[in-house]
Amino acid sequence: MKISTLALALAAIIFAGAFGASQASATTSHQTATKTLKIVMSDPGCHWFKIGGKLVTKATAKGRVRLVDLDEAGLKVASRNGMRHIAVGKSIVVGRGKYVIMMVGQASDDNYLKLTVR
Ligand SMILES: [Cu+2]
Repeated sequence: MKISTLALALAAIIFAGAFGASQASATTSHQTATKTLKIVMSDPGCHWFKIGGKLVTKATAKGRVRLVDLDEAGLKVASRNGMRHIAVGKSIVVGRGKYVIMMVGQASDDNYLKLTVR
């Protein structure tokens, strides 16, 4: 159950990535401020994006995004370029792409957060 959900999530990014590749190369570099996106702990679901005081599982942003791990464990950020980790209280900056964020050792029914950076 856990593995199949993850495989599905990864397949979704890989597909979306192949889809978006031509768009990415056509866009000229444009300076956009880095936005901060907080990932917080809240049950049920375990972790959520907190945007404007609301808890959501999907987010879209332009430019670059700083992901801050305010969860209770490390986070895994999967994209077609591979997997990155964020330790608790730390952050990473991601660029254009599609990402699925999950917590290290999370339960199968916990949230898979989806982030699209354009
Ligand atoms: Cu969590």
